[in-house]
Amino acid sequence: MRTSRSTVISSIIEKRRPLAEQISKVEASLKSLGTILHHLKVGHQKLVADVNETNVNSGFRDINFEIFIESVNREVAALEKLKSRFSRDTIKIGVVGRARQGKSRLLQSLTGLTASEIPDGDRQHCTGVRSTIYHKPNVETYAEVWFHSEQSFLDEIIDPYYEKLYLGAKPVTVEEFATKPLPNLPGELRGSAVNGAMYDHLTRYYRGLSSYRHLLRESSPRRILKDEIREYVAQDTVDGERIYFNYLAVREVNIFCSFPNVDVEQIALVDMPGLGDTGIGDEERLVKTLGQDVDAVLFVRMPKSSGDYWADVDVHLYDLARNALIDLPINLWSFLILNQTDANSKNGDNSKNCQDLAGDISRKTD
Ligand SMILES: Nc1nc2c(ncn2[C@@H]2O[C@H](COP(=O)(O)OP(=O)(O)OP(=O)(O)O)[C@@H](O)[C@H]2O)c(=O)[nH]1
Ligand SMILES: [Mg+2]
Repeated sequence: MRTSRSTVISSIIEKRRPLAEQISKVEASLKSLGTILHHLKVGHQKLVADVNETNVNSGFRDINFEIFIESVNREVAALEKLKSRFSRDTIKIGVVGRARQGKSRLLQSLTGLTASEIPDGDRQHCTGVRSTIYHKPNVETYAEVWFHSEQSFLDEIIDPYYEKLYLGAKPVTVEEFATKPLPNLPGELRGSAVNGAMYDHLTRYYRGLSSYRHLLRESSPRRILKDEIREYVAQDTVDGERIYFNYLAVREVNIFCSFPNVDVEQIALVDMPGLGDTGIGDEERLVKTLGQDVDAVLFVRMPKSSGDYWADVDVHLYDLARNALIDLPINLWSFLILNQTDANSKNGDNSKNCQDLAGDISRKTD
């Protein structure tokens, strides 16, 4: 029997489909407009070249068809993203928050899954890379791992550290990154804890390279079994040992398993690494994921029972998400989850702190 929850989810998905069809029509007419503009541009260039210079009105000569073509192309690209969003068979929900707030644990509760499919942990940062968890009935749980290529690893991961930390010439190949000593952090940046922490991240990529380098040459996706998920997604073992390096080579992971809570089977969940950390590029990746893949965002915050408040980093995260889809106000597609823990949990009873933060939220999100 379908519960009311699954009926609501299905009706949202059904409502979106006609939008995808409408977009297809608009897209087709925009594309033909683009073709016409291209012909006009070619004809215009020919006319301007053929006709005697003095006879050509400068207003006609200076018509810039390229501007119109570019603007049509931009619209087509935006519509394509929207179309793929509205054609999906699932609603994608993403979790955003600082590390250690209970994001992965929340997704476990929503689906009925366990740490075997959605790793969580109570030591340091746990989730290392974005994973999307899909319901797929009647299969043994498996995952598809998409690795960085050597080039995308350099372009998207390593180069931004070299740029931001002024480390000089960027390595052109992974071999060069591996064999040359890591440049020192310039003296003028050394006083800052943030720069030091960023440099530590890069050092982890550098020192761990021999453990994960071979993965940059793997073809993607690689299919893995349930008991391998943690070593590709997480930064530490269930016991909190930080011996995993694979996630440094991973671009993303898709996990397919049967959700014990069947009424949310049409939801796909996007678990993301904690932010507010100092990994360079993490924020850009978050904005891209939110802008393209996620239909609704859950901001997750677990207030400390010893006292807590909205810090700048929380507001910054909210602003980042707000800017991911500027055409759609963030309050229409996001929820704040205050993770309430009881006296028996490690965090202790934080119910009063949840109330404090809930009371203060409107002042922070204007
Ligand atoms: N008792 C209790 N423990 C929780 C709750 N939420 C999270 N935890 C625990 O808090 C720790 C951190 O939770 P995670 O789900 O790993 O946190 P996260 O936000 O995903 O952390 P990162 O992946 O590092 O960003 C884990 O040990 C969880 O089991 C909760 O509501 N109650
Ligand atoms: Mg996590």
